Amino acid sequence: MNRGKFISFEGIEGAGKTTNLTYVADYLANHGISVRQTREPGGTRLGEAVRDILLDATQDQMVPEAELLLVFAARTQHIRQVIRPALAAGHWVLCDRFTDASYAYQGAGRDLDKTRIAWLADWAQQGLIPDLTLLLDIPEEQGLARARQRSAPDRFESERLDFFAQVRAGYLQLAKHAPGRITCIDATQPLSQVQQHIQQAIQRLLSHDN
Ligand code: T5A
Repeated sequence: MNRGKFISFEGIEGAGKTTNLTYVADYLANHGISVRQTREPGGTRLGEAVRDILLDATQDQMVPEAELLLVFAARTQHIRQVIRPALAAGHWVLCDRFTDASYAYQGAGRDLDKTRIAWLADWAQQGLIPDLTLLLDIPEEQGLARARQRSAPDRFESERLDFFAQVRAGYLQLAKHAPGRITCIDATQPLSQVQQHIQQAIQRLLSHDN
């Protein structure tokens, strides 16, 4: 059986990750591909419990190092329990955020040492990297305005605007260094145009698979 493909969705708050993950899931299902949708932090019982802590706006004393380690604790469980078994069984895994988020939020946003993040990533991932990452890029004011329309701000959404400017810059830097894996899409465009670009990236991946 062929290993499935691993696709991650990245971007700041409100960029459209969840909306477009659902779009890709439907698109692939229409092509007869079995899909597993998941998210980080989360995706397992342990990961969802860690997510609750990470997003809890009352956890206002959390230090950046604790934040990073919690994210990787959830990720390690997620990889072993969900992602690797699903890929091995031939499913395509669509993941709402993965390790690029740690470089962007904890590295660029919280200013943690990137070599430490890389060390944790090597240990947790053991060579697992997404086949494709769709980076939805949007200015922070616009992204947050979209995100804040829906619910009360969580611990991250309560951050100042310049934090998200750093996170966004961190993502764009990652895209510059991994142009083969990361497809950067202007998420300020109407959804139909965003999804046209996404469809092209998915078609390229499908054609490599044949
Ligand atoms: N985190 C996570 C870390 O710090 N480190 C890590 O390593 C990891 C994995 C998780 C938090 O954890 C942090 C980062 C995050 O702060 P989350 O829930 O995964 O949080 O992420 P959010 O960004 O908060 O999720 P959102 O739901 O806010 O954003 P999405 O998923 O990007 O946006 P979506 O699809 O829900 O869309 C938002 C709204 O915009 C509309 C949608 O309809 C929706 O109403 N929309 C558009 N409107 C117009 N035009 C378009 N092109 C549109 N696209 C979407």
